[in-house]
Amino acid sequence: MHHILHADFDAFYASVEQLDNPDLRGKPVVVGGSPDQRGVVASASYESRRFGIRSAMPMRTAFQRCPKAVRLPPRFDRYHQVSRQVMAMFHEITPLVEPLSLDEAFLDVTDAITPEMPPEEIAAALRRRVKVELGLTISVGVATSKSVAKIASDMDKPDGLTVVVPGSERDFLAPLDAIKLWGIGPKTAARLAADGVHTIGELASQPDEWLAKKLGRRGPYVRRLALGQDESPVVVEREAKSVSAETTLARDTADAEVLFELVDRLSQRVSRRLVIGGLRGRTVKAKLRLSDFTTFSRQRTLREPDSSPDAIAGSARAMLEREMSEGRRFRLIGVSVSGFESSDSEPLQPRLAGFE
Ligand code: DCP
Ligand code: MG
Ligand code: MG
Repeated sequence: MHHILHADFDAFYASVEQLDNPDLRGKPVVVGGSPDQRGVVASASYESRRFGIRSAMPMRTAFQRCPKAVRLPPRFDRYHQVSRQVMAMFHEITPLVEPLSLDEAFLDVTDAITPEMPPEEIAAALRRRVKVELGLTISVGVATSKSVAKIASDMDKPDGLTVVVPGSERDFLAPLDAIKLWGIGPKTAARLAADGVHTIGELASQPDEWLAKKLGRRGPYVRRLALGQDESPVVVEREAKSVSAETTLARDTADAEVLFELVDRLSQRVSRRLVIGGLRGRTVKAKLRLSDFTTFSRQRTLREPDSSPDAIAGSARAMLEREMSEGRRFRLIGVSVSGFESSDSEPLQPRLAGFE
């Protein structure tokens, strides 16, 4: 049996802003883009959630719900810094840390357990340490699997600790809304609800044929999750498969000069991150969204793996140019590089001799 923690900062971006500026504490703070530029809410402090403000909501709507909300633009470098600090604390407990995003990770603490330090004590000590040393709160779920730990960490937010005792997984999950389960999104949940299936427990007790009809091939897997059976291991290093940067334009445009300049900026950003990661990639992809929201991508293979801004921009510009035509206005441009080999001469995947 494994013992897994899932730890997640409360209102991460917003809490970091409140930490750095005490005037903002206790106030409805939202971090995200400007309402004049179709910005959305990235993070909403718990004070602002009382007004119905949520992540991913248009900033305009957020201000309608709470006109006195304080909006701040994101400071990604600062959030990355805090993320590195908390991940370092996780690593002092166990090397088995799987980050899911900047603000959350799974920890497999099975081998860190001692008679004085059962999993729930490890979690409690971690929460105290984060509070004292970082001045921020995390919510933690403790369980015997990743999926249950993740659901548990969300149960008592903010500043919560939820322990699911081994053997009680099924009872813990049964009364919860089906949408809390991994892989059940709003659309699937609506289809289940149409048949009167609202909770994880109701889902778990449906016959095979019903599950197959509603969930297709995922049926058996979802049933196991609904019963609290999840053996998926904590995966330590998730190698980046691509490095990307994208921007939504403040105003849709067909202006080649503006678009090319944006491609250059994005390529430089991608290049910087490749160089920091010691990576070079062979495939350059351009993601394009038109004014009518049609989104598509084009990709090209470079002759040699590369990380230079010129190589990336040259390729991305060429792809964009082919898509430009009279009256076609662009709303979003993205550039990404994949197909990595590491630039310190060791290919990540051995190449077959004689195939160069
Ligand atoms: N984020 C984002 N856009 C989203 C969701 C999240 O930019 N649609 C960013 C901002 C969040 C951070 O990722 O602060 C972490 O995401 P969470 O889902 O963990 O949300 P919070 O930490 O903000 O709130 P919670 O207390 O619900 O975890
Ligand atoms: Mg969070
Ligand atoms: Mg999170």
